[in-house]
Amino acid sequence: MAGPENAKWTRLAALGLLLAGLAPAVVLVALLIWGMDAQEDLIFLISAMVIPFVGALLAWRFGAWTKFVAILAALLTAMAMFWTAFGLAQPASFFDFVPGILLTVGTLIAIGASIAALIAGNRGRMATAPEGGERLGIALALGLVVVAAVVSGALNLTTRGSADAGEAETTVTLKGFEYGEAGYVVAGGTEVFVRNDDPFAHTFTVEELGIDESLLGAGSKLIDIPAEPGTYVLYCRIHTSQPEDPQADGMATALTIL
Ligand SMILES: [Cu+2]
Repeated sequence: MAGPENAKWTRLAALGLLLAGLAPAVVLVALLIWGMDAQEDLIFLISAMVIPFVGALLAWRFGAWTKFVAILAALLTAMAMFWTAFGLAQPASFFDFVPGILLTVGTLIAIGASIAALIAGNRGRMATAPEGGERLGIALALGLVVVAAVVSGALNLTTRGSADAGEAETTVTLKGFEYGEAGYVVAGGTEVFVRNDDPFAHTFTVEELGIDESLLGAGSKLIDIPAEPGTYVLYCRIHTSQPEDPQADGMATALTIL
């Protein structure tokens, strides 16, 4: 990456911003590949991608003042995309975990390296290509992201589960961050076939019955329904912010057991 003479650590800062900008890019790609209704999110995600990319270009190409722009761009990206950091809790879900890694690693590097570049610039330590610690930092950052993506992708493929609907009379689909039906009626003591048609992880959770099954993107499972007649709240633990009242705001539906 030879280029204009710039303060040491500048290129690492630019790399951090590029990584952070890839977080919304990965989410966008997932939405588009899965044909999800992304219209509302499109401008938001593109902005969250363009801001760090422009910040990276400015920091790489121009002088000291652009390090402040880089820090600002990193903070803006972190604020806009902070929700992807929750994906770090789910290493086996590629499209949740990878954006989380890109955002956290990218913004931390961008901010840290921008500050280091400001200090280096003040001391007149310039470079036209990364060397020493900066070079190592670039290699470590890229290595970490690539390893995380490969491991997460492998875990996703091997653990997502693919059940056969078999005898199950009821199919529950999870798509577009919603349960397919406003309510399900199931005979107690049977199995339901649950399929996640999103690239993101969801859960099949019925708190009162102690059921809490995770479904990775594109995965499916057979889930036992106990013989405990009644009507229960069935919801996704990940996309419900008020677990005490899931139907108020969340990804929730009703499960009636006969
Ligand atoms: Cu969900």
